[in-house]
Amino acid sequence: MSKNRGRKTAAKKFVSGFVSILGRPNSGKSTLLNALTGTKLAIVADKPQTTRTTIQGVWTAESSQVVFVDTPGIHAGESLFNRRMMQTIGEALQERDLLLFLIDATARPGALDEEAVELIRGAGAPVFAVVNKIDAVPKKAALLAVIEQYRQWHEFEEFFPVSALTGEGLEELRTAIVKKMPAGPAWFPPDHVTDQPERFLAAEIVREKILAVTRQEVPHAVAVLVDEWKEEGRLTRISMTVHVERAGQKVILVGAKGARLKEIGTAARVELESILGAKVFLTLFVKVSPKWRENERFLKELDWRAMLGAAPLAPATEAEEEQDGPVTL
Ligand SMILES: Nc1nc2c(ncn2[C@@H]2O[C@H](COP(=O)(O)OP(=O)(O)OP(=O)(O)O)[C@@H](O)[C@H]2O)c(=O)[nH]1
Ligand SMILES: [Mg+2]
Repeated sequence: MSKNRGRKTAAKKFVSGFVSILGRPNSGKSTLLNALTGTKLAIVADKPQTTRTTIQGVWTAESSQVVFVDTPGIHAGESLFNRRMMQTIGEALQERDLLLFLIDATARPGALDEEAVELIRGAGAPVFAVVNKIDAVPKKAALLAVIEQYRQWHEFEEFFPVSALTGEGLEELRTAIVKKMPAGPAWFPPDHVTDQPERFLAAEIVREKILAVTRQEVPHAVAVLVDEWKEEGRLTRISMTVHVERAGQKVILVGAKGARLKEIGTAARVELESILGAKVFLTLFVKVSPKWRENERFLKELDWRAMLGAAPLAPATEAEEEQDGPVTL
């Protein structure tokens, strides 16, 4: 009985909450999510609009649990797909205990940054300004100038200079985050890190490798869907289709004699083997799907949350593949 009472006291002290990570594209939100959770959950690239949906990362300690939510970068975009991304950001502003507004300390603050700040105004939750990439800003005066500009734009609760890349300042940030969390239960078991299905992360890893070797409009035109996922003992067979919007983009992705696609596939396979702890046999197809960013049905298929809510991951891509004569490795 005394044991139970002890537990009750411990439960009372427990704090938990939801924290959204927001900011302009490329400011380092996903790098921060990965650093704070100690797990690679979100892909990272030196290109804007890498993250396309919210990604949950749970961090659990002895007496606290924080559910971080990474979001797409705040940007204006015309396509249905871009508008959907902005919608998810809007949702990530609702009912949160704390917001982390990420600022790229290496970028001179401009009109688009001010607009991004506007978006978080009136969200109702306290906002920490996380000034990221300080490892790349050698001059303290430059850092202070950035902070001063944002201070003029908004009354942030506090400023935290950090480097999501090197880890500098992250423990101070984490301590302050935990202090802001209200009393509450652990919403998830301690070993739960994300709600993101493994196969979605796998498709994202392939997209990350594509982003690393392509430029200009190609990264934005790429979408990756898993067609097949078969676990055979220690071997996992995965087949995916990389969708692009135009034939020229397919040529770029495949490369001379398929060399670029092979490079992408190999890099992805190596990382997947380490994540899954299994040997991976990965097959990639490339398919031209014109205007997929405006295609409601396609966007639904990309959105695993909608897919899980509606129907099991659909085998629709298999049929589509046949129509188009896919290119294999
Ligand atoms: N030097 C430095 N680079 C960083 C740091 N954090 C992130 N980066 C780099 O900044 C780039 C963008 O990082 P991401 O984490 O993908 O940025 P994001 O805000 O999630 O971008 P979107 O998903 O496109 O909105 C990558 O090249 C990262 O390696 C940092 O602390 N220091
Ligand atoms: Mg991101």
